[in-house]
Amino acid sequence: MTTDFTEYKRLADEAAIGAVECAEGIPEDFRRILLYAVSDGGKRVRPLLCMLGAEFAGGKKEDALPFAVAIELIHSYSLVHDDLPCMDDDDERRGKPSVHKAFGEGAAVLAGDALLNLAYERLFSECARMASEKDNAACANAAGENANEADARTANEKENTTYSNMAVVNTAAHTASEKINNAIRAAKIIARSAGASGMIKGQVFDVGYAADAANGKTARETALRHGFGNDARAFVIETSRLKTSELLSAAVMSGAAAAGAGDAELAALKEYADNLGLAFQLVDDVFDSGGKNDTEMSYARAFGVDVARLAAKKYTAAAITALYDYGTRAESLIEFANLLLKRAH
Ligand code: GRG
Repeated sequence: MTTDFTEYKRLADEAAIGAVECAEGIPEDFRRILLYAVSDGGKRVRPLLCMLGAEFAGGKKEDALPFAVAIELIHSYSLVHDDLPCMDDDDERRGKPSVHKAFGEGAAVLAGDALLNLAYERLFSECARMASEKDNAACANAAGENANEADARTANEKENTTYSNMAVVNTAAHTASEKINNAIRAAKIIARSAGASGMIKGQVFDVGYAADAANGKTARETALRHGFGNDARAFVIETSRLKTSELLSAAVMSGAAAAGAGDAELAALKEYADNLGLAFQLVDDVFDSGGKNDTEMSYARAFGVDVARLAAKKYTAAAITALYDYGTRAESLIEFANLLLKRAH
């Protein structure tokens, strides 16, 4: 099978930009900054993974879009903040001036904050939409009972109709309840992965490493401070997993959770995405090697570009192996892992 990912990318572009365009009450010049941050050049890896996760679990890609958009908004905020002088201090992002270079530091801090908040607004809106679907099912139940009381059939006939109507409506209400629980589960996965035990923790490690390095400390000393003993390699890998894999995991797992995936499926997807994220980061490190960012903590810098390339292949293979038991259901996710390994930017 060969999946055409262009339609997924088109949906992701449209939904991410649409979320900012449709958000109410935003000053128009500030909206322009938000649009600058979410438009142009993003590969939309996370929304794609979210949609593929939904399909893996038997759902539709379109139904995953609210979660996919929330993750892309969180990703966009993290890039805007990461580029700031107090963090990674990058003047360019996606071939154009980074947000603080184009609009100023204050605007960039606020744009990141706004994108993060908009992400959660989208998640709550989706949960609220599902809760109202559930209310509608309950109303249909009440309406069915009232209509039965008013008609002129025998008591027996009415009772039978009431039971069959109630069965249909209860099934609808049950399905609606399940959907809302799934949506809440998906939203919680995203919140945890993006937070201080996930992506932000990775950034805390990264910032700590940079501060230690500026004070003449080695990666080993930083690793020790963060509880990794003398194992600088484990520290570097865990930092990458947190910074990159956490959001990729949130993407694929939230899409699947919203579509009703069970614990075993979610665990397999997490293993897939943890490894995929490490491979993704290693490929990124290889692109960066020799450039401005080559002064930072990276696997390629610590162990060399050739080792990083090999390790990227190893992690991609581990990602694919994590889904081995799922056969054809996992084909698109496997194709996507291979595509990311071979990507050119
Ligand atoms: C500021 C809280 C906070 C976190 C920042 C995301 C991040 C953590 C730092 C960005 C720097 C970095 C190397 C992150 C690793 C993840 C990564 C490779 C991001 C770039 O993702 P792509 O390639 O970006 O998917 P596009 O431009 O395609 O959207």
